[in-house]
Amino acid sequence: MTKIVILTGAGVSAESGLGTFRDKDGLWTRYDLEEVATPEGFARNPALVHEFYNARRKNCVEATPNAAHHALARLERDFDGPVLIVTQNVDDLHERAGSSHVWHMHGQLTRALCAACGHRWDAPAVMAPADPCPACAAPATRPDIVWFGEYPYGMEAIWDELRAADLFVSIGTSGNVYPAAAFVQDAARAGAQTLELNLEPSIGAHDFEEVRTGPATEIVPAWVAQMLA
Ligand code: BJW
Repeated sequence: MTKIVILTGAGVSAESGLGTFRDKDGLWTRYDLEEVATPEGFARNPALVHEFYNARRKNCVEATPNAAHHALARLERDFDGPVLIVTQNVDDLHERAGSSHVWHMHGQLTRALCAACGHRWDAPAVMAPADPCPACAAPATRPDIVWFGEYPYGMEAIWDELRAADLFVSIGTSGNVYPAAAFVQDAARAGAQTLELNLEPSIGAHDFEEVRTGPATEIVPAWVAQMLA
């Protein structure tokens, strides 16, 4: 039975209207990542960081899953073997399309985290620095997002899945951010076939056995149709 592990990045949600990070009009061209996506930036200016994530949470609520998200949900439902999505995305579009095996290695916009006690809960639409933690009451509420310099979620389990995979597919990610950028090497070393689906070849494209380029809403449904044929 073929076991598929899929890594997704911002490109899979781009056609749902959610911005990518490093494309020419990406989020990192408009925001300083040191200020909004590091623990040090949050310590310096928590109001700015909350403003950034409040706006992205609103965009996410207004967005809808696209044909790529729906195709991946269909693959999980109809493929004769396990399909796991490990996503770097903090949106919930895979789940809203119907995928149920989704691991958010960089956290989720819909969750809040107490920087004082580690308690997690469902995030309200708008968060502010003085919001008290429901468990310990400390005014240390932050988005449950993995920032630069922090350890991504579920790494040991992800590496186990990569080692057990027969096919590793990377969709809509530029390959700039580690440890996700090394998953193709981790999976290939353990014997998996590797495929990249991206608008253009990523910086790590040479590590994949096969690269298909184009918009996710076209190339992902086409690949899923091939897998289910
Ligand atoms: C389309 C499309 C369409 C567009 N169809 N495709 C030096 C060397 C190596 C590593 C490091 C280093 N210095 C520091 C590090 C570590 C650091 C890192 O990688 N830094 C690099 C920048 C160098 N990593 C970390 O700090 C991570 N933690 C860590 O390493 O812990 C220690 C550890 C060590 C070893 C093992 C395990 C742990 C944490 C990283 C946290 C990343 N956080 C962010 C922001 C928070 C989430 C959020 O706010 O949303 O996560 S950064 C940002 O980048 C976000 C994304 O998840 C992540 C990846 O971006 P992604 O998804 O690839 O987006 P883009 O924009 O880069 O690319 C989009 C792609 O889509 C492009 O290719 C387009 O062509 C394509 N596309 N439209 C198909 N329609």
